[in-house]
Amino acid sequence: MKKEILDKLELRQGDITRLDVDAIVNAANTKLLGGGGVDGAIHRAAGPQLLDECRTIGGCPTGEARITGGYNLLARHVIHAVGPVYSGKPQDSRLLTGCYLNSLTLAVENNLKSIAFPAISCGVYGYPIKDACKIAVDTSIDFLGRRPSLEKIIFIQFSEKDLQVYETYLNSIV
Ligand code: AR6
Repeated sequence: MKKEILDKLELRQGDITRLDVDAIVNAANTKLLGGGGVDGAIHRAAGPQLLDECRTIGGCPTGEARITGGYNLLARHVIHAVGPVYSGKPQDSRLLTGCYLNSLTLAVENNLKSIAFPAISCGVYGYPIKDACKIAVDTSIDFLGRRPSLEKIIFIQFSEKDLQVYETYLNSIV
């Protein structure tokens, strides 16, 4: 694995709403009108203007992403990605890959340099963290190989256990 690509990946534990990056990614639902989990935390921290902007978008299909401002967040933008509800079917991985790919594409199209992802679909949507981690990391590495303008991709986990899954996987591919 190329060192200049791996150097752009960073693992962290903590609250995504506190990050000073060009964009944080929200694990949203198709309505884009807020919810629980990381979605609720992002809307609380960003303030009501985020919901106002989301209302103008009119929703987002599963596997796709939409970009808004960051309002009261330190992050300049929020990229709202809609992950699949885990079903155990092959379409799950295709849709989750789409979340990462479409979020990263939006970041580059908007000239952003840094982006942070939570573990999309790994909360109430029930995606197994090990499978989701592999999709997140593999899709990001492949993307960075093709679009080198992006400088930093952070994967931030709430729990120590989920962080360890990412650490183990990254260590296995270096
Ligand atoms: N910072 C970082 N990670 C977080 C934070 C945070 N502040 N809060 C939660 N997580 P989930 P999903 C982690 O359930 O599975 C919402 O209602 C959490 O530990 O937020 O994609 C939406 O509106 C987990 O690892 O998202 C949708 O309806 C990960 O973020 C639905 O939930 C994702 O958990 C989306 O479900």
